[in-house]
Amino acid sequence: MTSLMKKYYVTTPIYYVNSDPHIGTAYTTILADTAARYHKMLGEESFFLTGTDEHGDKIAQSAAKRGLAPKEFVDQISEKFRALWPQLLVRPDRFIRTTDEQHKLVVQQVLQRLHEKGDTYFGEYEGLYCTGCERFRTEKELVDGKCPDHGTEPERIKESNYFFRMSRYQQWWLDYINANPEVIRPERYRNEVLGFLREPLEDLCISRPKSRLTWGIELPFDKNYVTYVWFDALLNYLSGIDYGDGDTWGAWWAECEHLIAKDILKPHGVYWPIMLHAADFPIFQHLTVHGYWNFRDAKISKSSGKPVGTEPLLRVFGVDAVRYFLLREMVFGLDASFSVDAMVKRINSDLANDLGNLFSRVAKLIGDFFGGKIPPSCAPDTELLNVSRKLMSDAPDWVAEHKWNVLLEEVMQFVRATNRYFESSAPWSLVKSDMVAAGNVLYNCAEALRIAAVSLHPIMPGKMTELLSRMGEPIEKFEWTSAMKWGLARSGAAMQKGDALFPRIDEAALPALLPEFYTAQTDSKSPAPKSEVPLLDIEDFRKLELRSAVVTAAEKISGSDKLLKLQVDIGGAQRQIVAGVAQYYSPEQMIGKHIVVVANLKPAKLRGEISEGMLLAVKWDNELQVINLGEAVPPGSSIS
Ligand code: ME8
Repeated sequence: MTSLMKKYYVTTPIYYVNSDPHIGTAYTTILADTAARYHKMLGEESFFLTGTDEHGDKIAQSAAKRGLAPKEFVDQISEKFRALWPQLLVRPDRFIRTTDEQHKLVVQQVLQRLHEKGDTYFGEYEGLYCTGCERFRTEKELVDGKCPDHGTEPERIKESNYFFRMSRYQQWWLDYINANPEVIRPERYRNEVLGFLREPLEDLCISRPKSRLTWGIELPFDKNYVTYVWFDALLNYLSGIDYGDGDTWGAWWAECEHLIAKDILKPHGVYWPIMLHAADFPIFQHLTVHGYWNFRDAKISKSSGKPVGTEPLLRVFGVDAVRYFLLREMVFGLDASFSVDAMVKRINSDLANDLGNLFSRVAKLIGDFFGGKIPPSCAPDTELLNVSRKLMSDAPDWVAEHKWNVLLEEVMQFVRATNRYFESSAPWSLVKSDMVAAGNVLYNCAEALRIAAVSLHPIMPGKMTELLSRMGEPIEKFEWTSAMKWGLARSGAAMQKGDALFPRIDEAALPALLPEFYTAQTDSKSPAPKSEVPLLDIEDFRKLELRSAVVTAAEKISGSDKLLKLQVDIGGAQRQIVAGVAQYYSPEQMIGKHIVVVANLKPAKLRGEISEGMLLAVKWDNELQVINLGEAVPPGSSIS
């Protein structure tokens, strides 16, 4: 039976399995997951497809490098992608692999149809092939003879192949975009596609001779050839909803939105719609394109050698905070810069301070003065009520347009307005004179927290489920307009403060926890910076005695704005260290830090104070961070 609910079908690119997942691939997938969750909450039925792209030269070469048969290799890497998604709270409805038998049948069926329609021909071709892109690049697209995306020289290939008559449909597609501009968005990418279409389109080479590549889907009309990897890959969007098996696929297809980054705009913005049209399929609703995540000004990618894995970030920040940061920080359509510093600032200010603290403070007062039960409400606060109503009516548009940074900023404005209301109403002192009024303030704050949690749930499903369950809210399923109505928090329900929802992150501890994000330069493409420091013999290095220590007291040294005098405990023994950290840390901030000290330095006098060692810190640009080992390491431990 077909459901009458409005449908939403969202896809991510299917990722190449030539190496592991990273922040960039995680981003698009979290985005699709979030969009699917919001659409469900908005009363639609959603289907979210992701998967892996497993054929082609690039994969065959990666498998060969590791001495594995292609299938063995793709099974291993595809599994890594599949296993990562639950860790990122990503729940696809289907994980498609281009090596799935059902997908292969769809590809062959569509190829056969185009062949019968006369949209393919056999001919000779000579061109410049970039294996990184898995496509021929035109001379014009190259920069200094190299692929602009991969920095490699494409290979000149001359061979007989099958071609798809793309040029036949160039004018049709141009007219379609002009009549339906929202089909490619944001506008800058639509303009880019229109730019491609202003030049004459070359026909697309859609085969590879088996004499050169066997790792692909065989052409149904010539067994000496396999199909070109993009032709195979793009069709996943149809096989993923079971095209060819019954008729449920059509209703999903009519509501399809593809999410991609700008690197694969041409195959999605030119080849794909023309393939669809030639094979008599309707066109997707939207091709929605985002920018790149960069790290130190270069695109994060599998081949860049940059720190790119999500695992260390999940370990240190937790999955909900990672999802929040990625969606909050990128302005959709533009590039964004990834840095641990930006992440900490965002988490500490928005999540730990604004949201987490509000929850703790409200729950604590309800615990102290109302027996841990949400008090009765008398009247909503007008400002909070209005802001929540505006959020309820505006958010669906921001979701539809992928304005995630705007949506999150508005939710945080609402949280900050609630903090101001809490501060100015001072319920901790109001309880002394008017319990009913104090109870009403706390009810309003609890209700605002509930509404914020509902609106943040698709982005931080783990922590928002926890927040809501700590206030006795059933969380199986929300429906936006009813769940966002003011006044649903239940008076009398238990409110449990519990541990901090988002513990504050100690910035100073991060260089030790995430060293890969702090090392000076890990770009494998650029030569290692020349060291000015003479090379050390290992024996010289062994002479250093590095020990963990805890700072027990700290004070400024008069007359110096750079130095602090520290008393440290190195496992029972006390030492005094004079350290040049005063411009970065106050004495209070240093106390309690578990630091690394060079313990066998000859004592020296600095500004009249004896210094019996040195502490280790990381310095870059205008920043300095003392290496903080964390409380688990006992003072006096030797560091090797
Ligand atoms: O292109 N910033 O696969 P792929 C943002 N198999 N997003 C990024 C990113 C970054 N630094 N790096 C990667 C392919 N992505 C083909 C697709 S689809 C029919 C076939 C994300 O593994 C982004 O979504 O190279 C980008 O479009 C995609 O990964 C490319 O993944």
